[in-house]
Amino acid sequence: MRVLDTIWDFLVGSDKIDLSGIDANSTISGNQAFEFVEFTGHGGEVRLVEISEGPTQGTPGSFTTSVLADIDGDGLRDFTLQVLTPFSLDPMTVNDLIL
Ligand SMILES: [Ca+2]
Ligand SMILES: [Ca+2]
Repeated sequence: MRVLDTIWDFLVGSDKIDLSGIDANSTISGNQAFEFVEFTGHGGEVRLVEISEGPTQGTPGSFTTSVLADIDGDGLRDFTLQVLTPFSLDPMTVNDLIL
């Protein structure tokens, strides 16, 4: 069984996921930063996919978001981080990432 790396109690707008230490693009030497875009077949791309929404608007929900990154530019994810935000009113955005 495949088990995803999971953050269980991320607080949107307060916590940050720091990706800046990861070399985002394996096709270029040196350490590149991620770009927040849909996958276009270039390395160094990260995107968010919301898997489930909170139960009702205006109450803390149980958003589940996947952070997907393509490092080698084949258009397929090379790592996935699953993020649960049980105490947050809003889903994650790019502002919750340090690229
Ligand atoms: Ca690189
Ligand atoms: Ca890839």
